[in-house]
Amino acid sequence: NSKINLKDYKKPSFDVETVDLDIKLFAGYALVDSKLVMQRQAAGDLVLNGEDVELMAITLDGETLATERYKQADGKLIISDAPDTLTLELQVRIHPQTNTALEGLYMAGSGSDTMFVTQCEPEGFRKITFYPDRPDVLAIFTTRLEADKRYPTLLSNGNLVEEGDVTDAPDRHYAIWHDPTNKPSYLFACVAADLDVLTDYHTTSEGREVTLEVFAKSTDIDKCHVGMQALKDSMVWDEVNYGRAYDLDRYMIVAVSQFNMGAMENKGLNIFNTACVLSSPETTTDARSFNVKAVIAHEYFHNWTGNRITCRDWFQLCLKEGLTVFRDQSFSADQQSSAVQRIDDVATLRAHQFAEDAGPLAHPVRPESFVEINNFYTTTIYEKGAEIVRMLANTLGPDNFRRGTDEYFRRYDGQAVTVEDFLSALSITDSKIEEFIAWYRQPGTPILSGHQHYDSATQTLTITLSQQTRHVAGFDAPIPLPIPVATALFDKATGTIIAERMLMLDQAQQTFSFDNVSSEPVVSLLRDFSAPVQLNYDYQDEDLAFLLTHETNGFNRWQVTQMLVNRILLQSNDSKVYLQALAKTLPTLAVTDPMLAARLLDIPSAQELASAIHQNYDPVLIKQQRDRLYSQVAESLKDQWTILYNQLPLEVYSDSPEALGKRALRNVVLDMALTAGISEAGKWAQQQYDNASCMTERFGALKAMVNYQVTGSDDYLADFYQRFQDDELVIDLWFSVQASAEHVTTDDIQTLLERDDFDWNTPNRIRSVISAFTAQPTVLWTPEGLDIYTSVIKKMDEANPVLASRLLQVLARWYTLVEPRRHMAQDHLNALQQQVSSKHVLESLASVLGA
Ligand code: HT7
Ligand code: ZN
Repeated sequence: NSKINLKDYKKPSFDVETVDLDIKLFAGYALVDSKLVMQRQAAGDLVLNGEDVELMAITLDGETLATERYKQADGKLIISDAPDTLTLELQVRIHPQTNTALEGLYMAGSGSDTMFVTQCEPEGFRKITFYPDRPDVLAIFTTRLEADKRYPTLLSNGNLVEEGDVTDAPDRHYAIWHDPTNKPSYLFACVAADLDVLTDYHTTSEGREVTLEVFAKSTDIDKCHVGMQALKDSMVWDEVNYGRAYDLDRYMIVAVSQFNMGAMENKGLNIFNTACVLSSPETTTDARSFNVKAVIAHEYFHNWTGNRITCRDWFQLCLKEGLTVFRDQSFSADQQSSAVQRIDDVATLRAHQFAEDAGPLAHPVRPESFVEINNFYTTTIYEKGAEIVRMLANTLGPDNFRRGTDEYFRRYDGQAVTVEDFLSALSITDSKIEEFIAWYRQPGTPILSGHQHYDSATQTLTITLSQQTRHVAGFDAPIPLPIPVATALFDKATGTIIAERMLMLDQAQQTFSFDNVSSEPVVSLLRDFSAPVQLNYDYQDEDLAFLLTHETNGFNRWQVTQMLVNRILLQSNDSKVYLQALAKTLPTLAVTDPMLAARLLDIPSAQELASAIHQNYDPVLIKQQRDRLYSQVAESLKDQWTILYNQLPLEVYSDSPEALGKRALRNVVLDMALTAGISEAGKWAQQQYDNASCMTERFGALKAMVNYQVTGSDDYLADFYQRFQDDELVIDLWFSVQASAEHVTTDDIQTLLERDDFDWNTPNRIRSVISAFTAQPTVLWTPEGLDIYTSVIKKMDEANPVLASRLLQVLARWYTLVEPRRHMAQDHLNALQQQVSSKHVLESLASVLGA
């Protein structure tokens, strides 16, 4: 399990010009023939990667290669005396039917309902055949796929060249696909399945007619319209906002229910987890449907940021992921209220990325070493990576950012590049942009502290800001980063903005002055969350309450409510100011912007609160404090809930932003009403369930009934199961609502895991119980809770190590627990270390236990 280091990067010795693949799927195994035309570009051996592949034949320039001319060891096939240009032909045998890791070529489904599908990023192609499986080797692929006719759909990247029956095998057929774009092996894909297709078209800004196809099971095809529309919207959005048009004649999406992550951007042939592509009002909540659109956009945007311009090596993963997340967030902000989009993005960052950066798994956005790259598909690389791009975009301003991205596409199209290349293109209008490289290199969340001083004699306000980042073990001592701090001054008397400025803090401490300020203003800092930092400003609660009323942007209003809530929960501040401010704001906002009103009632989850506590974290105490504040809000606004619930009657389904907002607020109000003990609230929940026009209403009611153990909730759970028993994704919701319930016990979790319909081969189902269960830290961090959780990791360690390692990473902050829980958790992790063998889990465990 050796470490790979960024500093050891070497260009590959050989380029691959063309690859001809012939993949024949049989019952029990597959044969893969490949022909690689290669050219030397640097000194050194010819190195091919291969894992779980059995070499059947190998020829070099038409001659069988003698066994002494190559060696096979440690997942590599090495030919030492290769000529400068050569043609290598290989045949290997693989076993997709027993591939439970869901990497490479695997069979998904069971019984008569199976399909073959690939997942090659980051290093899955080497499980299909021997190949220089690294992102800086770009080649032109032609793929022939052959299978039994029970799999009528045969797909691969690019354009369909030919299809037909196999001579002398009446039950078999084939298709040949050619991809004209140079691509790395991680973007290869093929599918053999029995699927229906939804077809549509898009004419690009360059006049190309593109056929758009979404493939899904026949019973799911009516749930593909939302995704299709999102694809069309994304295509237009990228043309308008980045000048990027699609470059092939076909764009295909395939839905598969067994998938490790959300989706994969294979060139021209995206493969999607069903949870991230299927959507219908009856079966999909608004939040999930919104996620479907965002993931469709994300994968589409990769066509330029990732596929046309790819990463030189996996250390540069944030180059494609951070930039593409920023692009999908910007797209989503244009589809709904940009304030609510920013709230969602920042809430995710704070709950997950800040916790990662504060714990033993902290790493730079561009890491410098890894054992297993699969362990680095993290929220730091994705979400913090996106925040860095956002800072770059805001610092440059829209016009110069567009000039910079145009330059990036112009310079590097068709290449595999680095973060430095990206910054160099963006800096054509401002060389200081390159200083942001420090953000990519340095782990840890900076703490931004500050205070203000007002001098009435000179009418000057000075704001002193300072930054501090913890020194993460194993990395250089932190240096000051360029931190853009969006700032506005509010006049206390009128509540209006008197000055607005982006302060650029690029030293450890700096003072910024504002002249001609006639009275001491209220300062609003870090507006729109202009940098991924923890803000620690010398505010009075009254200042925050003032900003809650007067801030002009919805995100900033939410941000101040979160500061108030955190002060109450983590610093024991009085809740009075917060409750008064909510009472003042809510009634009007509920009418003018119900979605924002719903979000202003956010109280951080137990997990999010835990991430802000660095020692002696007591899950029971935190839960009590959170529940107490929740009850105080519910009680203090008790009169409001009945008024609001009646103001928000169930309506005919609509997907307008207004309807979405009302549904979100109605569910929050229902929850508050139940907490406040309003006697009719149980009835409201039952009626909402019975008369629901869509899943947001039905599931919101069910969740409330389950959490508050409303009379009859078991009957409603049974009804829900029965109504949706044929829909795996809805049944996932059914599992998760129980596994995350307020009163869940470890026995309940065990019962769910032992059900016949709990499928250990489907990551979505495992997550629907195991990940949902982490919502209840008081149960998770017990001996019985950890027995269950670590036993699932152990079980998955061999079958699906990518999933096992991701589940493990959730336990990373065990060391913050109060005793005796801390020791108990440590014992569980130590015991787990003796029972696992995948390098994925072992690398994560070593970091987690090193804390
Ligand atoms: N680029 C993809 C990352 C990925 C992945 C996707 C599905 C299954 C396994 C995977 N490993 C890595 C997804 C994305 O960011 O778009
Ligand atoms: Zn991505």
